[in-house]
Amino acid sequence: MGFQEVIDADGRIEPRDEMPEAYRKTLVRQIAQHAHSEIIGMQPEGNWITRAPSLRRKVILVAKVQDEAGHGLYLYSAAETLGASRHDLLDLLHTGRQKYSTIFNYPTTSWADVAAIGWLVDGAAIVNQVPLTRCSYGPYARAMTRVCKEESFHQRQGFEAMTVLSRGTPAQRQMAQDALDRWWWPALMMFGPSDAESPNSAQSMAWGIKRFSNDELRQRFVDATVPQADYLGLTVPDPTLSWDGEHYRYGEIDWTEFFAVMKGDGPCNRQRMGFRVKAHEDGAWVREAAEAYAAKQRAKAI
Ligand code: FAQ
Repeated sequence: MGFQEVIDADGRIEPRDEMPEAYRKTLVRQIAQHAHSEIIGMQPEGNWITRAPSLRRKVILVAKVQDEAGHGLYLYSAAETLGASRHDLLDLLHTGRQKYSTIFNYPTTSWADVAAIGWLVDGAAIVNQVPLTRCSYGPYARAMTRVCKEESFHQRQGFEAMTVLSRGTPAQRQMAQDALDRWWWPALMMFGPSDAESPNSAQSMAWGIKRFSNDELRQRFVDATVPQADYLGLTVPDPTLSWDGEHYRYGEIDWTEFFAVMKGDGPCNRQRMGFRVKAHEDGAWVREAAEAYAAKQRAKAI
């Protein structure tokens, strides 16, 4: 079967199958930016590993942050099956020529932010990524199956931590509300620009890469999350929020803020990139040692 027949039959494209160059490029762009988001996304929560309020919370947080590193690795591997090199992709990230999710450019100023990230950011990631398990490109779809299982656990631990805070002392409850106030709108922005402003969506949906539009997924997230905020006894920071009998109608997203953060002007963009580039440079000796070891093994095998 040719490429279009496979797509029309809702089948899977595998690495050695023929594919249009534009399909390959779109996948490399999306998968690489997804991978970058996972590894940059380790930083906001990673900031709290040394300050977690108990040993139990610290162990959970270390495991979660490691999971995000693992997601980055599956995703870079998926991009490599399309002929991209990991070295080049990291170079595109480090030189600002590829993006990562805007959400990771916001600061984590209290412990409640770690809980809010698990609840809202991992929650939004799941809504966005479950449909990607049906993506037309096999390696990306399969990577998403495992990633989504782990993100589900992350979301539950975040919601559990939010539950503890929101049922705690008045100060803890206030911390939980403050975190929801600061993370709600950036979480809605994770889904990308509105459908009318999304240049890639139509083609990506025609190719079966994206299964739903940005606005459809955003609405799904709002509908799932507002009742959870109610359960926690917290207030979603949107005075216009209303139930229309089918969906929660939400207010206008600040797109000026979204595009500014996307272009590098968010509260933590420079800090995140500076930290990332330094970590990469500091790790050069590990990559060199691994390459030297691999070369030695190859020489032995000849
Ligand atoms: N931030 O035409 P569209 C996570 C860009 S992982 C920055 O709609 P598309 C796990 C977009 O790239 C979170 N840039 O684009 C975790 C495009 O620019 P380009 C990441 C954004 O690709 C949890 C331009 O705007 N998830 O959270 C954003 O069809 C906790 C026009 O937009 C994924 O990457 C944004 N928010 O749809 C980790 C999921 N939105 O590339 C640690 C996979 C849009 O042409 C801790 N990706 N842009 O230069 C996707 O589903 C899609 O790529 C979208 C964007 C929906 C993100």
